[in-house]
Amino acid sequence: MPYSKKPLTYPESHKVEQVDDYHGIKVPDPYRWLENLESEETKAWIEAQNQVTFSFLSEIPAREQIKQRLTKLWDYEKYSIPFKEGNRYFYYKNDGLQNQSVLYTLTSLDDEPRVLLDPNLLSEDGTVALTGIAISKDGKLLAYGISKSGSDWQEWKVRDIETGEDLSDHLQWIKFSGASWTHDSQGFFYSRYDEPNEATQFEDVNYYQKLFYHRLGTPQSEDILIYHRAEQKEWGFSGSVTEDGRYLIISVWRGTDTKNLVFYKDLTEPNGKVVELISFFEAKYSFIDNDGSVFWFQTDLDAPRGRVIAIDTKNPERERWQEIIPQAAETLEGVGLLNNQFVTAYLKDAHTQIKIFDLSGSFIKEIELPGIGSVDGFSGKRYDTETFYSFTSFTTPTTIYRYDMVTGESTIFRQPKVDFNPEDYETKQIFYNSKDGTRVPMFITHKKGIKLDGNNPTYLYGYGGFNVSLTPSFSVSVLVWMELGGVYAMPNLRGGGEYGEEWHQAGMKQNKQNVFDDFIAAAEWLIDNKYTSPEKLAIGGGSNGGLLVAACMIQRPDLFAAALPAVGVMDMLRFHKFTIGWAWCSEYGNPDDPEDFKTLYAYSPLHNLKPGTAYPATMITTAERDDRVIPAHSFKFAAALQAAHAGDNPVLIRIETKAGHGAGKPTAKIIEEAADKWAFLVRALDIEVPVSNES
Ligand code: X99
Repeated sequence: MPYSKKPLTYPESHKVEQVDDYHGIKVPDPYRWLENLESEETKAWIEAQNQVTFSFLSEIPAREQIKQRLTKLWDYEKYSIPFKEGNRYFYYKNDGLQNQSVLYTLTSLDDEPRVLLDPNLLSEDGTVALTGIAISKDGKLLAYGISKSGSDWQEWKVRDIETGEDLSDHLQWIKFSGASWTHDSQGFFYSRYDEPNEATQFEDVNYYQKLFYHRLGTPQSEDILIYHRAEQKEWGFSGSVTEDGRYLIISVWRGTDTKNLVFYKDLTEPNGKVVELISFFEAKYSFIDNDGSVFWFQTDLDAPRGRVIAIDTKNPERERWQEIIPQAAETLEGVGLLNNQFVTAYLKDAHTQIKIFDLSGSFIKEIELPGIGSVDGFSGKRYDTETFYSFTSFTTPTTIYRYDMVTGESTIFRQPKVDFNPEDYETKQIFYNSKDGTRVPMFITHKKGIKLDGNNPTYLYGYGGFNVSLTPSFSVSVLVWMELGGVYAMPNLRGGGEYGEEWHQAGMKQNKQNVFDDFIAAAEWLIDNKYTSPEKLAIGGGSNGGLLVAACMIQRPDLFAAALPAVGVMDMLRFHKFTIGWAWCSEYGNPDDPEDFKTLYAYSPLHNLKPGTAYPATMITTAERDDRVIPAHSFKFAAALQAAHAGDNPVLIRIETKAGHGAGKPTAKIIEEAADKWAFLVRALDIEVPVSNES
């Protein structure tokens, strides 16, 4: 199909005289008005942009076919990892196309599961999602959090598991929190913010989180304030009760900084004080479990790839801390205690290894996995011998295994049936050199038998930040891309967690350009090795990955044919002024600091567009209820890109309604969006789509 060169007319984005002074440098912000999400002019702009976008997409003949194929492949039973509490099992299951997964409970694995909570009944259109659950120790009560339209705000309620009826409890203004029951099953700890201004609740900054205890059957106004710090607006608190019921562990976080504090409170003492065990932000400490007064932590203190230590709270002096499992060559991702042994998950070159150690830290064995991929699970209680895990790879739909800690036997618990043949595809991991010579891994997956003639449509996907690791996983959307003849490439950029805290820091703050260089070098490797060419190469990523995509298309407009920046951080000078944005200053730097400002201003997508440049075909995506990265980032970037852009490539913005940053998005909306993205690339990369007879 020939590429339509029909020039598009974009809605008018008028400019205002806004100029800000940053440390003596005057920076205009002509689209500041688009930050006002509630104004009539912003609403009209959104509607007009969506009009252009959806009429463009609707004219791509392959779009409907892609959507049908996505829908057909998506329609398989998906199970979560089961877990146990109070002699019951719980798991989520999605029939296939249900907008939200349903929570089931059963008393024995051979029983018929019973629906405990079906979020699909909470709204007509599937936009109310279950975003957190906590089961009481006696297995009788479920505390659950729901979010509307993809917002980070949660409301929590309590359901009687036996009768399925909700109790009167109703908690509000909860964000960035779970719930943890006291072992008398009388109530739970959770964290909340002060009630926000109704009109601006999706954009106002979130500071001063407070830790509360809610007692069943009482109104939220009577909840007991357990901990807060009036002089530390950035501190957040996550409270969890130890498995022995004795202590409340309070992790103190300061934004997305990986370093945290640890306090605790003895729940057996009626007026127990909060004790500061770790009182300096110098490393990450994740509580694993305790044996009486001895607390085990996973930490990166003096070990950027992680290790396990023991602190006896009776003798907490640092000299008396003990190392249990030393740092390894691989990166420690998580630790649990089962069968009185440590079950540890490591990342070796971005795929999982599971190793078991005894309590003294002696290595016992490695668990054999079904392949090179990603594992989740191995949760349970200290003396449990039965546990569950999931395994996934680019060509293995998430499969759930039951694992017997005594016999070491894995058996399949649930294996999805998806209408494709994994044997038709291949996955490789290659290593390439970035601009400064750093060796970076990249997964590449595609149909077997493609020709390396530089002509394959290729989708390069990245994230590169916040210590987040990208590991192999099955995705229907990626499968459909490969069915279209596409190559999917996923590099493990610096800034991620794949090689520990050093790898993370190599892509932070003044090192952020390394992340972009790594992504650009991945593109160049794919071109040099004849997978693709600039005319056939698209880049994508969301959130911090949306920033990555936008920064790279600006730095190298010649290298990519298309760009799909999703829910991105685009204004690096104002990100800290909205919702939880300030939390990212530990990663990006603070625009109010003159040195950090220089770094940010040098790559901020909104501030680096060059008028008259032919940018790649671009479809920016965001959603009106995104209160993680407010949509104004994407709005302002879209307006500026449409103004600066020269040439025929389309520059569109697709704004989803009743949706947020991504979590809790209903299946129907996910499929629509995936179809639109691939359809856009079919057009932008000029992919020939054979007409299929399948429906
Ligand atoms: C966050 O902003 C996470 C926000 N958040 C916390 C939580 O800070 O969800 C927190 C503390 C305790 C419990 C729960 C939470 N994140 C997560 C970043 C990336 C992340 C994010 O969403 F670190 F993985 N960003 C959007 C970063 C830039 C764009």
